[in-house]
Amino acid sequence: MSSIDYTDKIPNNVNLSEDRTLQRALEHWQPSYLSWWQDMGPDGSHDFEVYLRTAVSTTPEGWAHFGHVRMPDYRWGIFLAQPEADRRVNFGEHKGEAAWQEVPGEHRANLRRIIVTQGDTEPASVEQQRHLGKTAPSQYDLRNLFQVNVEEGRHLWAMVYLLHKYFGRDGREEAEALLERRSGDADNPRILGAFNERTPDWLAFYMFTYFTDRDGKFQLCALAESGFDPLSRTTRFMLTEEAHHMFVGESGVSRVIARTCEVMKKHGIEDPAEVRKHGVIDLPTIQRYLNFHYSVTIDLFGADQSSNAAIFYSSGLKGRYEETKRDDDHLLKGGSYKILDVKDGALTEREVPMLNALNEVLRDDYIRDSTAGIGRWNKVIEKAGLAFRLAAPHKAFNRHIGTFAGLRVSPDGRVISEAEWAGKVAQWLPSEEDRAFVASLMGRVVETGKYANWIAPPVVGINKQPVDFEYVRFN
Ligand code: BYC
Ligand code: FE
Ligand code: FE
Repeated sequence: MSSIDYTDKIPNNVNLSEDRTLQRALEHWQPSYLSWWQDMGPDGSHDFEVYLRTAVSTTPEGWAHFGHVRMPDYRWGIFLAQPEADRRVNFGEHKGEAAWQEVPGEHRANLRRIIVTQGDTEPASVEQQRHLGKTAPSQYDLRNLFQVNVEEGRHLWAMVYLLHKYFGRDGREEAEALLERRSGDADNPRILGAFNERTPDWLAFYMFTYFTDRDGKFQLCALAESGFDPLSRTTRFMLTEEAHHMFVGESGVSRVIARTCEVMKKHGIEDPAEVRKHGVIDLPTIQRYLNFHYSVTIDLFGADQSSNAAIFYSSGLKGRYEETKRDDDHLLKGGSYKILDVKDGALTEREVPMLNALNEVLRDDYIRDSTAGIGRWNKVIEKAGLAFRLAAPHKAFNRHIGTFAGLRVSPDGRVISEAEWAGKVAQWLPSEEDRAFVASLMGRVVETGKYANWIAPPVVGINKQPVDFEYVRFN
């Protein structure tokens, strides 16, 4: 069961051939998916052979195979992590019951909503990134972009499998709709805010994969705790792939910083305008990109007080990050949690019932994890002997979901007037001018082993290959 057969029309480790109805339904969806990929997947990639990893097994040892693949021939499959013997529902009102192998009737609508929301983000990110191949700073980076894109496509398959197998006709309709919504489309947008934003350039791409794919990590970890075992197994395997996406982001931003610092040191300059003249991205612009991606991503955790979150938890559908490692009753009925609030125009703290604060709990776990990487980026600047430091903006900065929606808050956490905001927003979020400058640096580098001027080469290659390996063959 652990090795996957790539001669199947839909590679899988779920015994698809034993369920003909399901197999037919998925084979019916497959051409729609491929046509979506053709239209909305990576632009102009059709003749490229790319050094990609493909999942060949779901056991931890050697799950992936690397090799050059013609992009349109990539094979998307359905892979669930190995079942855990005697798995239980580990939290909420059903705690202690055997984990569900079928959807419990009373939780069907909520579960479908969670799966659809998760599924919607995957194709959305591919749409957001579809034009980036045209300005890749190297073959190595182009390969990483495409790796992320094909795996987000596979994550869509993962959710569509659940919809088709467990949700009958509604599930099939939702699977169709996942291919119909479009990132940024005014009439039929993707479900969550961040997935309708643009990813206009490679700095935005690295920030997205660092911050927004990390929302993926935390949401998937919460779903991996689910009492609905097929969701748990699917998301556990998705998490194996997710680590690389966040690596692309962290190392990408780090390489941009390293190159900027190198130029600043070499020429003894700190003024952003001077730095820009050398064709690298100044550190304040990097900070503004960080502010943007951080704030739109923490919105993805939902409202700070949410009855949905309480219901998802109590009914055993969605747990906390590392639920089973936590030392409490896993029911959380009497507990409380401190959230930020606004009172008389100032930020204060307030205790609210824990169950209603679970979106905030997950957001806080996310914030701890994502700020750690900012510290690692600062090490690069520090090592170069420069005084500049990057920082996460205040949690209430630039929020559009929850208590702070509609409130103006500075990156250092002061509630401010509309006038102050308007006067300073260009220092805090990427301006049109910043974006135009970054765009002006984006040119395509296709020669093997060459890297664009604004980014340092990576420290190591992919799968122990050298950094000047032929990661992409352009035909
Ligand atoms: N934008 O009660 P609340 C990934 C809506 S990323 C727009 O707080 P809830 C990936 C909300 O729907 C991981 N709307 O909601 C990364 C609700 O609407 P209704 C994605 C938003 O349900 C990179 C209303 O506001 N996975 O995998 O507790 C590349 C009230 O809010 C937003 C998941 O998200 C927003 N940001 O929480 C590729 C996991 N936030 O009902 C992939 C599944 C909230 O009033 N989703 N709303 O119309 C969930 O668990 C929950 O749906 C959420 C929202 C945590 C997202
Ligand atoms: Fe994903
Ligand atoms: Fe991802």
